[in-house]
Parts: sequence; structure tokens; C-alpha cells
Amino acid sequence: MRTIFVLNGPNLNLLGEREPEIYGSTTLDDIRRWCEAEAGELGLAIDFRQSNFEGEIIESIHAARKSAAGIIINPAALTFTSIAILDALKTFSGPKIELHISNVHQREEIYHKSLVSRTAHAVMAGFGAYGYRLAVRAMAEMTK
Ligand code: CA2
Repeated sequence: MRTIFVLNGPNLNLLGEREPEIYGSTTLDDIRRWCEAEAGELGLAIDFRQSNFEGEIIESIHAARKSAAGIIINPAALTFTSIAILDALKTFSGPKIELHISNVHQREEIYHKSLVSRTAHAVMAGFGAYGYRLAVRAMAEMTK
């Protein structure tokens, strides 16, 4: 069975608790369950992770090199700052989707210039938490 890694960056563990006007009221645990349900229908497995530490996210990307068919990543604020995450993602040869809950392009300028987009095969933003389900579906096609 193909495994899709779903990686989540800093502060996303607070989803549903703060700033619901931007990020909605769905929790990260709800999102994990949605991803697993969606993947189950598609015959995929999900390895869902969140970390507030850049190095831990890099370790997860290295783990994905060994066992993942594709990576869906919401690097959160590290999207705009982390050359280390960009470099790690470059070493993963399978499909990569960069995902954002909010439409980052509608927001302040600091959220406009993604480093991760340079290596992502696809970028999704603005679908809310539902974007994760769409991304799992898209990944099923991309890893066929
Ligand atoms: O929209 C997204 O998914 C973001 O990746 C979220 C990041 C932000 O830096 C990106 O520009 C867009 C921030 C995640 C912060 O997570 C929170 C969750 C709940 C409450 C407050 C922050």
C-alpha cells in the first residue's frame, strides 16, 4: 500500500483554538481523521505528523524518502524562511504538494514569497481545512 506523508509545521497544533476567522474551527486531529478516511477510500495509507521544530520536520522528510510515495506539506511560517526544509524536500523524488489552509496571497506581503514552492509539484491555498482532503485525492492520482 502506498503511504502519503502529511507534514504540518509550527503552530498548526493550535488549529481550531485560535484565529478561527482565518484558519476555521476544525482541529488538526479532525484533519488527520479526514485524511485517513479519504485515504482509506483510495487504498492509501497516511502518516500524519506535526512539529513546532524545523529539524524535526526535516527528519520527517528524510523518513519520507524511505517509505512515502508522496508528501503533502503545510510548512506554516517555515514556508517563507526555511532553506533547510527546501533542501530536504529537494531530496525527495516523489510528488510534493505544498498546502495552505488560508489564501496566503490575499494576506500580508510576508506570506507571499514561498521558498517551498520552488520544489513543490503543486501548490494549494485557500480551501480551508478541506484542502487536505482535496490534496489526498490529488496525491492518489499523482502517485499512480
Ligand atoms: O494557511 C496556512 O495553512 C498557513 O500555512 C498557516 C501559517 C501561516 O504562517 C502561513 O502563512 C499560512 C500559520 C499557522 C499558524 O497556525 C495557527 C493555528 C491556529 C491559530 C493560530 C495560528
